[in-house]
Amino acid sequence: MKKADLIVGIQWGDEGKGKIVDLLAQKYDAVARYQGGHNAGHTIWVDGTKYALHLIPSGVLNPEAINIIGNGVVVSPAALIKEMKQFDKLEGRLFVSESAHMILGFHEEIDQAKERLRGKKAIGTTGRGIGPAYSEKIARAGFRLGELRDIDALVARVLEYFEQNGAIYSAMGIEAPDAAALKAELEGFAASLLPYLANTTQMVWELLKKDQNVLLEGAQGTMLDIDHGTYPYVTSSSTIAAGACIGLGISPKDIGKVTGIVKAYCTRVGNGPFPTEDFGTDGDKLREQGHEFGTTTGRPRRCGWFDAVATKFASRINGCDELAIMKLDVLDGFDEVKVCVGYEVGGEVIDYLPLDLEAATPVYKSFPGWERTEGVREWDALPETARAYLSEIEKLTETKIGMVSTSPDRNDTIIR
Ligand code: 2SA
Ligand code: MG
Repeated sequence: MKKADLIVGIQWGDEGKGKIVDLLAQKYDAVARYQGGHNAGHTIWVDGTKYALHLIPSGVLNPEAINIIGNGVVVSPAALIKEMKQFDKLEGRLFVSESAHMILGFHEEIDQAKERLRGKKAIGTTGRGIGPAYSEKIARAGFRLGELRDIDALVARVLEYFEQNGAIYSAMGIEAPDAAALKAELEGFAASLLPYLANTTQMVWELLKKDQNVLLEGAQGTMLDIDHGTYPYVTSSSTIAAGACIGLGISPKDIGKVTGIVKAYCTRVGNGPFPTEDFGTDGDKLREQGHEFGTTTGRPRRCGWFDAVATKFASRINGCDELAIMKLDVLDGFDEVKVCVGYEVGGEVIDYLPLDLEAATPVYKSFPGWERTEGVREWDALPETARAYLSEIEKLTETKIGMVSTSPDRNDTIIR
């Protein structure tokens, strides 16, 4: 029985998972998503054509690979259908779990209304309805894709849901959908998506049994995990490696190599603690050189230095066999680069995550910078100061660095 390899974000998302999954997808027979929804996003360039991916796994760009959206993903049928239009032929190459929960229009309205009501304490969500869809799943009041097979029953369930919850929602200015419009919309979803629905758990089991190579593609990052991230400033899914078991229906024993994707510095979008955030010119320079703007919402990302304490935690919780260090070239031209090696909390220096990360002040170690790593494809060709920086990261995080990316180009990747 084959084991499935896994790619997971180590920071707050946007680590560059897309580039690595795209690079690796060429070698895999199947790529599967297990959590999140169309809050995720990355852009992939192939032969001068730009593809924006939010829900569809990155294996879609390998014509030989099968792509699976697992039960743990929350699927906006409207967003999925729109994204599917970028590709000519998906039948037989894309499979969506019939038990995945749907994000419907009102989930999105609820997400945005709740954010408005939170005011200054807003989470800074993507406004895509992720939280409300997962909340209703856990509250046993969700709507699953398989229900598109019986539209009348589904319409009745949505209306019943609004009879039960309408009082809460009308206070937010959200009205029950019009029955006829809802029916027409759901019929459209069914027409487009029913051919793609499948029992994806059974499918992944079969693939592994047949010794096929399966890649599990995580979305967002470890620090946004609902249980282990910086709660409440997190997303509503299990973004860590363990989420793949739940979100696809595989066992922990089915997981093989785990690669943690981490930027050579650190970014975050949305609100919440970020100990190494730099509010000065270094932060601005990282944002500019790294083009740090959200691919889904275009929001500027908060930028700062590499956090070895958070990375060590993330590596352990995900069981990382190795790390892929992304965007090393963005640090090119800095006189000095810094790494957070501890947190000062209440006068004491600790090397683990405290409950309230907001109270942590980073303790830094400085390194001399370097001129240029952009486009370097061999470890030995890196400037000595860059190698020293990376070696120290390996020591501090207790994890081997297996890959280093030195530009967005697929080929500008050091594989050790
Ligand atoms: P949500 O919408 O409920 O998941 O938001 C909750 C928190 O999770 C963060 N989050 C993300 N952080 C980084 N990247 C994400 N995806 C997009 C991208 C973001 C974008 O790849 O660039 O385009 O803005 C992502 N998705 C969710 C979010 O910022 C909240 O902090
Ligand atoms: Mg992204």
